[in-house]
Amino acid sequence: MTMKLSTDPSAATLLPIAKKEGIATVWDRHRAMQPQCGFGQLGVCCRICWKGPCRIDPFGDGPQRGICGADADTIVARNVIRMIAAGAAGHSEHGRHVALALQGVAEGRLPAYQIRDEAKLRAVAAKLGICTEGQDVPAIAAAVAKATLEDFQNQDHDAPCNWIEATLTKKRLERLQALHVLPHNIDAVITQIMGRTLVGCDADPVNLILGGIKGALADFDGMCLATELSDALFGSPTPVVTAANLGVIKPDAVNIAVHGHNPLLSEVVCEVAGQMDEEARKAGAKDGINIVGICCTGNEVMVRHGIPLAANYLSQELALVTGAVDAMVVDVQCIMPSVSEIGACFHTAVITTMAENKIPGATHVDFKEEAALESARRIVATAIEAYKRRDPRRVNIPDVKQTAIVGFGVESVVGALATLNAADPLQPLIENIANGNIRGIALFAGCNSTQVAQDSSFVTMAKKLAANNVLMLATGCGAGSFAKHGLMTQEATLEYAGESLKGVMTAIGTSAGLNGPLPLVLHMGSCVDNSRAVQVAVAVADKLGVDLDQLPLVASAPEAMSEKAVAIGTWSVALGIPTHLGTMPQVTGSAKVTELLTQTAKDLLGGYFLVELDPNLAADKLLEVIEERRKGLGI
Ligand code: NFS
Ligand code: SF4
Repeated sequence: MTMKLSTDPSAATLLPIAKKEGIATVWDRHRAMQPQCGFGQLGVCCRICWKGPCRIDPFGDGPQRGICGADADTIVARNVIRMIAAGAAGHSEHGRHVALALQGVAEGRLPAYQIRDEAKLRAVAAKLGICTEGQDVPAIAAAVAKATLEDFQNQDHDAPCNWIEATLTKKRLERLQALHVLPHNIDAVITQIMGRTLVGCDADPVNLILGGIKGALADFDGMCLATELSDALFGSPTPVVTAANLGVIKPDAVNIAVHGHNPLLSEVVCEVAGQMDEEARKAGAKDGINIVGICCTGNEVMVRHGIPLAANYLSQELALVTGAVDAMVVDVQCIMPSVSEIGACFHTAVITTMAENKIPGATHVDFKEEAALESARRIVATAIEAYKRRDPRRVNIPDVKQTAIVGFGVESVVGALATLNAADPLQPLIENIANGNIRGIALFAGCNSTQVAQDSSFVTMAKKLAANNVLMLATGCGAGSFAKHGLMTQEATLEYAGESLKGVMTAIGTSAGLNGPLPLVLHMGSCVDNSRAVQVAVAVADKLGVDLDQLPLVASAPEAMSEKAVAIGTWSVALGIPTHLGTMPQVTGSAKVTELLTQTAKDLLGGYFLVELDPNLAADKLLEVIEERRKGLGI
């Protein structure tokens, strides 16, 4: 039996073309990798020192300890918290980059950037307790950057990071403080995880997992600051109508795909592309320059500027197989190393831009914020040159795209609600949750994985939750799935939402001037923008005088794969949110660690992991959790 690889209709068109051209994709490599190592799947393989590799026999017949004496519990716990550290490093490095850019803008060193959202900057300053009275914008930006960079520098273990302290409910902070898991310094916490997991260090699975939770909360801190400072620099998202899937690539344009995560580069590429449009037309592209997004860089420019999204994680290679992408510009994270080889099968220039993220076979254009405009011009010029080499006979753009209404940041959600109740914008939301018109809220996040037919679990779960009147938010490649499958439209709300949810979405959408309901799933942005959903939840919890673990709020990463998803899922649990995983986490070789994450966490934190690979059953289980939470609140 062959498993369906993807439910994305553009894959059905392009996979046969890839095959005919002899191009291997992620799905071919997945097949070649079968059967995958059972020890690795269980998390019981250790390669932390060169006496190893060691692996624990899950059936109890062979070795139960590694050569140093570490058992399955220790090995599994060490492995999973190293994943959390890596995820936190990725997000917080992204955040540091943005914070340093804000500092550069404040000091007038970065001519390519400015504060586009002054109101957001002021709001952030107020949140961090920075006095802005009588201060000009550069002074406020400098103070915000300084307070942010303290989260990477503070050496006082008892003083939690500024951002996390400014973001969570008081009760949650107290609970996390009591467990000693509030991070004081993002870098230090990541370093401590690496240090404590060296051969011959921390062997206590409970202690290790608590260290991992602290690392995950450092990840959360990094995400909050990355999101909020990006909004100050580039503008907060507002609802915008755009499109998603590979049909957004245009046959008569110079197509530039921006791929990766960090908006610092893609923002400038978008701007410069506008200035160089005429050059593209002169080169014969009668539609000028067309920027399309992939993965979270795609989500960033999509929610801020309505740039169409071409692909989420698993279809990044297929974007190249269209033969019509002239340049794929990548920054950091989730970029398959295969893209340079596939680009070389066509005329496509694959351009890496970050000194610490290069790919053999790709062209490297070093990107520095100080010279951002020059780098962006070089990149766009390279794309125009490549366009001249494009072979029109090899162009196959699937005629597949869906409308997507995106751009629901906290401000725009509150803004839409304010059209119903200007004095108290959250009131209509709370009222509708209390009266049951909205049963609960689900945040969909995370990746695609070859372990699941692409996008299928997202779509199946969303349809079921919608029918049961659950309000849905999405970020990252989950948001990409929904956009590509037409679930970010008003039509989807009319078709799939239960009656009472439909009523609420229509009331809010109509009063907010959308001429109809809100889209079925609200696109909040990239993966770092999961912090936006937390902000909404905290505002609701504060208003009700409860903590996050009492709200009818659940999270789901039905197709998770990245270490970043491990970090996000873990902080979601630490914040008190029941968190579904639809792919098997590599921890089940330790009964102890499994129990910690799925049971003990519930008592300690209120949140816990819920693993269910069947998307239908997963939706049922989340609905049960929501009802349980409602009962707890007496609604
Ligand atoms: Ni999140 Fe975004 Fe996508 Fe997964 Fe990768 S792009 S940061 S890690 S695969 S959702
Ligand atoms: Fe084996 Fe221990 Fe070395 Fe891991 S740390 S590889 S279990 S000897």
